[in-house]
Amino acid sequence: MESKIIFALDVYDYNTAMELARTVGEKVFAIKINWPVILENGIKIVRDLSKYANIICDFKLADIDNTVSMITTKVKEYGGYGIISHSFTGLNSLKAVVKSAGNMKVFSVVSMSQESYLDNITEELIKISREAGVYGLVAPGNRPYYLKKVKELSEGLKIISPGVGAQGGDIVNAMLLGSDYVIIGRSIYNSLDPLGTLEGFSSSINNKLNK
Ligand code: O7M
Repeated sequence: MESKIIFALDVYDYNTAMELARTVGEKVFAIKINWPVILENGIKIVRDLSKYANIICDFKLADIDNTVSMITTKVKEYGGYGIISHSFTGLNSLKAVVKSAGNMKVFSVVSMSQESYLDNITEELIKISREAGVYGLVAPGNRPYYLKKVKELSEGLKIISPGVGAQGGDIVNAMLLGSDYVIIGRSIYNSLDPLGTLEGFSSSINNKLNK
């Protein structure tokens, strides 16, 4: 069965990143990287990590069309599988990401795992995301009310959800409410046995959802 887990590889060190990717890469749907690993190692690490898994670059793009296009083009050049953009910057910016992404999957943030997120604009953000042609939406796995709301309005767009584990969300709950994939970072990479912990998350989904 295809893994439902996206591993958030939020570390700085090159060797640590590569070792974690080698250990869990085959057992996850994708590895999501963010600024910490890029700031330390540069964009080339996308290519290196791609040996082990699909790499989603969580750069949370939020800029004018030209800038987001330039960043997206670079991620594509280095073999990214996907890229994550904000959507509050509006339709033109998000369309520019989708256009430059080519075959890469574009995910747009429409709600966040932090309570302080401006949830009053989520409905509009989903509308913009759909119109721009994104592949999926980011919605919180630790805030059931908002995850459910995004699911109801998603019209088939994939939903990926952070907030499970370290931020208090429950993996089975998130999947039942509509997440297609959950994003998990610290609970896995800070564990003494990252692979065992990952397999524990996977089997809790398989046990509950296949009953
Ligand atoms: O499991 P954690 O809490 O260690 O990591 C969660 C990851 O998801 C981490 O990389 C965050 O930057 C990211 N994330 C959130 O925690 N909350 C959000 O609302 C959105 C994201 C995210 O991945 O956005 C694409």
